[in-house]
Amino acid sequence: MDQLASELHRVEALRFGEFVLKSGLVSPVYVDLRVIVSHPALLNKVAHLLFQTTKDAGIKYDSVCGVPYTALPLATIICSANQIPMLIRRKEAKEHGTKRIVEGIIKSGETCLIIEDVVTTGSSVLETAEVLQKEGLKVTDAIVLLDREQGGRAMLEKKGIRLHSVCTLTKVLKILEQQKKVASVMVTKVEKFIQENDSQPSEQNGASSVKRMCKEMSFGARAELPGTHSLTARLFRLMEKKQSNLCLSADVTKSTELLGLAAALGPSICVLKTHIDILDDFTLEVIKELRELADQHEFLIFEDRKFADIGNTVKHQYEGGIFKIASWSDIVNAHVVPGPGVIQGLKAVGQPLQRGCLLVGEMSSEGSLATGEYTKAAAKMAEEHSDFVLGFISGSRIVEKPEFLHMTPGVQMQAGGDSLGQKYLSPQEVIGKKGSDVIIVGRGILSAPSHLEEAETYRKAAWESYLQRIGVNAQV
Ligand code: S5P
Repeated sequence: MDQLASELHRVEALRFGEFVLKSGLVSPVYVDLRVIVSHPALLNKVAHLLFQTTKDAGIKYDSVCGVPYTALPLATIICSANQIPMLIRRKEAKEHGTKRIVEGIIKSGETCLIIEDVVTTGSSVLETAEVLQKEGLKVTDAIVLLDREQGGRAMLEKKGIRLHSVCTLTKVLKILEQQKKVASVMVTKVEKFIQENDSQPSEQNGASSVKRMCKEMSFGARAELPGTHSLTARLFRLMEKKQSNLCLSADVTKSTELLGLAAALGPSICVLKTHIDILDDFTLEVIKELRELADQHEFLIFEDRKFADIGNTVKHQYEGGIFKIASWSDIVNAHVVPGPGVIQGLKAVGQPLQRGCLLVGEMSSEGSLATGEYTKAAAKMAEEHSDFVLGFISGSRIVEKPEFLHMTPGVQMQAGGDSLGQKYLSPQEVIGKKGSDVIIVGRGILSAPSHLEEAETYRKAAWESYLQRIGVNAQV
């Protein structure tokens, strides 16, 4: 073990200093085991240790699958050296041909052992396990080289998967400290970091840790959580890529204006929100062009239809009529006043099309009735239908679950309102203080002389507030 720790340190698979992680957290340690593929002797040694750990633990299994990509060569070596059948999990299903997601011979009911290089929260192991389970395989155990001890073991245990590790980060640290390769102050720093960033917190500090997690987790990390809806994950990823948590509320009445805005502001926004029934000259041709612009500039379309009827009626309103909303809008929203039937009706149409819905949990208008118990009921409904409900339209974060998306309207640079009851908060207030994720801006941008310049001002303000919230000091 001593030799392994010093080898990992030598090849810089473990580095100490200050690193901004994918989650946005600043970590004193950086683990990158991908580098071991360039060191064949070490690669073999790691594979041997992983296999030895399975033997010591007495695990029974029929095949081995490595979590892509670093664990793939490790699984290959183990299987080849020990004559064990291997399975390969694809990251994406093949576009053509067999459309397989798992390669190799799958015998339903057999047990597959998962191999991984490093486990933090356990979400990568779980993702692979779920793919294998869908194919009819049993997954009871996973072997990992390095356990970062940040909740992965407990999370996998809850899902019925035992995690066995060759070594833990604490153990490696101690060895490197003894070998005088890492200073004691750094060891203490890393230990503190591990303790403070356990994603499976103990009961007593559970609520506050979860709250902190929602506040401090990056969109990129939230996209990877097993419970995040695939459409929300897509949105979180494109937000990271475009550095934008700005939704344009394109409240215009001419289709040329709508398409002009989508073309010019497309690169600055993550979502374009429509009120399609205010267009004077709506045609499905306009929508076709809007969809093309959405794909070109990578933003989602959100028809702000606020469905509010019984399930059977909203089903027709969503699918049919002249607007055929479900055929082009990635996201829609609904009031919860009818009860869960409204979600069920929308889901029947939208789910097969990989669409999602936001629930109106709060409203930005003066005297809104969506407060208190009503908001709580909306939150409960969302949790019960998280396979279709992506999150909320609300003034603040109303559910402490990083899987949920919160989008907030009523945003302008200056606080205030309009003459018809709209109330405005600033991007900093909404993202930083209220903990929402996306600002929705209409007239704040549309009434400015340069739409693009103003959109960029809002994008930067909201994105900087987000970076500050997750603890990253960066200029956009
Ligand atoms: O509570 C709400 C919910 C929504 S979706 N308050 C809102 O203002 N909205 C919508 O956000 C509203 O329908 C409009 O399209 C947009 C706000 O526009 P603005 O011009 O006031 O920024």
